[in-house]
Amino acid sequence: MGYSLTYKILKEHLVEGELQPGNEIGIRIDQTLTQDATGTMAYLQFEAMNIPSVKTELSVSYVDHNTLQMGFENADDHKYLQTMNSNFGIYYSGAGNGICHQVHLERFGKPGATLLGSDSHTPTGGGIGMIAIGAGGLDVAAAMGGGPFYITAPEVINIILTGKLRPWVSAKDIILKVLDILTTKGNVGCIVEYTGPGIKNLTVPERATITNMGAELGVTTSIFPSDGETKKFLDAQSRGGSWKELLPDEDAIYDRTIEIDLSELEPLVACPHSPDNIKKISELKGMKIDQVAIGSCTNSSYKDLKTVAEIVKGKKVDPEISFIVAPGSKQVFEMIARDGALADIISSGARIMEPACGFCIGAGQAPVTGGISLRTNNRNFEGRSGTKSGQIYLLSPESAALSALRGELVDPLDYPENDYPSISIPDKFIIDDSLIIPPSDKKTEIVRGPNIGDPPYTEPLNDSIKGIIGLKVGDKITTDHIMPAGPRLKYRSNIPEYSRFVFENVDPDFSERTLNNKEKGIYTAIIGGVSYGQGSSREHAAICPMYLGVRLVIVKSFERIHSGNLVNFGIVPLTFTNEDDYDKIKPGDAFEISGLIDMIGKSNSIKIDIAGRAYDFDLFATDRQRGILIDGGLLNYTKNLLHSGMRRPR
Ligand code: MIC
Ligand code: SF4
Repeated sequence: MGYSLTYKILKEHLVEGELQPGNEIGIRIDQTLTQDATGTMAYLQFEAMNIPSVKTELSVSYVDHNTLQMGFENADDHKYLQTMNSNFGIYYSGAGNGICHQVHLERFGKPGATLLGSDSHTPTGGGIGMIAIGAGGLDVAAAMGGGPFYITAPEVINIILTGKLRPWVSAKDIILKVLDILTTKGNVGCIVEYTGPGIKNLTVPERATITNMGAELGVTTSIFPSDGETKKFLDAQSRGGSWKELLPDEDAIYDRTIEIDLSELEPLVACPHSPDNIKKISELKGMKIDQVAIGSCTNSSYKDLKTVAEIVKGKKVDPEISFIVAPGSKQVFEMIARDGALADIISSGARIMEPACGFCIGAGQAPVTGGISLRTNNRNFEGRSGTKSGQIYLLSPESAALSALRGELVDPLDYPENDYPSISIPDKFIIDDSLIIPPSDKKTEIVRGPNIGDPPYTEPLNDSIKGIIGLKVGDKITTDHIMPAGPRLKYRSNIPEYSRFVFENVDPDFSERTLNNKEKGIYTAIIGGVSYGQGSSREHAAICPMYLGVRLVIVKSFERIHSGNLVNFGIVPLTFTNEDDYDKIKPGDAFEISGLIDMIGKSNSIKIDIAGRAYDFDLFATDRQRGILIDGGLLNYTKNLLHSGMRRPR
C-alpha cells in the first residue's frame, strides 16, 4: 500500500501523534513566512516567548499588505519589523519587493519542505511540492520558537488532471472548476493532491495559481509533485540546488478521487459574492463592466503579465473603465519593464500599481457604487473591495484583459485560437535580492513607534460566565465580515483601536455595545451558521472580539484557521449538538454557564443555560486545544511548555 506525496512529506516531518486520517498530529516546520498585516502581532508574541532567535531553517518577514503608508502607522510597523527581524534571525523583504507568496515561491520555497505562514494563501508553495499551510500569527510565532504545528492528519483528495488546456483557457479556469465541484464548504481537514498526465503541461506559476486559490476550498493545503517543470523553474531562479524529485507512490491510496479533463474546460468566472459561485463566461458575456484589475498573489507572475501584454499590445482599453495592473514581485516588474511588455500594458491605458496586495485587500481601487469589477484575485466577498455594493467577478488574466479592451465581459473562446499568446517560462529570471535584508549577527535597537502596542493579553478562562447573545449571523461569515481590512488595516498593531470595527459592516453598533457590556461584567456569545470564519487567517478576528468581551462562538460549522485562532485567544468554539437549536436562540437572550473549566477538561459536551432553557453544545477542540483554553490561550500555554522543559525547542 503506497503513500501519497502528502503523506510522504508529513511522515518525514512527524514529531507527535499517529499518522492516521482524523488524528491530531504535530509536524516540524522548516520555513515560516509572515506579512506585515499579521506579522507585527506575530513578532510581538514571539518576543514575549523570550527565545533569542528563530529555530526554523528559514523565516522570512514580508511587507506587502499595508504599503500605502497614509500616515505614520504602517511606516512604524515596517520599521519595527525590519529592526526586530534583524535581531532574531529573520529575513526581511521590504515594501516594493513583492507579495509574500509570489516572492517566497521565486526565492525561498523548497520541494519537500514544510512552510507555515500567517496568511491563508501560504498554500501557494504547494506549486513546487511543499506542504505549505496558512495559520494564525501566534501559531507561526510558536513554530518559529521550534514548537510543532498541529493539524488533523488529512484525508487526501486526489485530483487527476488529464489532457491539455485549449488556447484561451488557463490555470485560473482549472481552480474555478475545482471550486465548482468541491465548493467552499465541507472540505475542512482535507489536502488536495494533484496528479495525472495533465500536470506535465502546467508550469510552476500555473500550478501556484491553483494551489493558491485552493485556500478558498477551506482545505489545509494543496500540492503538486516536484518534477521536471519544478526543476526548470528553480533552475531559472538560479536555485536548482533546492530541487529534488518528489512523486507519490504508484499505488498511493487516496480518500477520494476526482478526474478533470483539461481539454474540456472552458473560461469560467466566480460571481458575487463567493469564490464558488461559478458560471461559464459564455453565459454572462456582454455584461457591461466598470473596472478590470489584474494582479494579486493568484495571477501576477511573469507568465500572467506577459500574456496580458501580448493581448493588449497595440490596442486601447475602453476609456470608460478603470484598468489596473499590479505585478506580483519586483522580479516580475523588472522583467516586464526590461522586455517592453510593461510599455505595451501602459500604452493600452493601464494604471500600474506597485507589486503589493493593493486592490485585492481593498487598499485602493474600490469600484464605483454598484460597479462591476472583473478581477484576477481569489476572493470576492461582499464589501472586501472597499465598496459594499461592488460586484466582484473573479476570472483569468486572459479573460480580464480581453474584456478590458471591449468594456464588457467577453468569452475568450470567441477569439481565434491562433491569436492566443503562448508564453513559456524564461530560461533565466532576473535575480536581484537587494530589497531583502538578511538577519544580522549584531544585536541592534528595535524601533517601536507609537503605533506598536503590546501583544494582546488573554484573560484566564472563567469557570462561570454570565452574558448575552450579542449577535446572530447566518452562513458563510468570513473573517472580512468579522474584522474588515482595507482602510482599517493600519490599526492591526493597535488592538483597542482596531476593535472599534468588529462586525462594522454587519452590525455597526456591535463593538460599542459589546465593550459596554463587558465593563458591566456581561460577556458576549455569537451565534452563526455553516463555515463560520472562512477566508483570511487574520487572528485579529479572534483577538479583537476577545478584547471586546466575546467568550463563546456557537455555530453550525467552523473553518480550520479561524477556529484555531479562537482557541489561541481563549474564545470557546462550540457547535450545535442539535442544529435545530439555531432557530430557537435569539439575539439578546441571556446565557449562563457554570463549571466550564471542569466541562472543558473532561468532555466535549458543554451545557449552557440560554433564556432559561438548558442546551447541549459540542466543544470544537482537540485534547491539546482544551489545555490551551484552560491555560487562557496559546501564548500562556506555549510559554509554560517551552519553559517547563516539557517540550524542548529544537
Ligand atoms: C487576505 O487575503 O484576506 C489577507 C489579507 O491576505 C489575509 C491576511 C490578513 O488578513 O492579514 C489572509 O489571507 O490570511
Ligand atoms: Fe495579498 Fe490578496 Fe494574496 Fe491576501 S489574497 S496575500 S491580500 S494578494
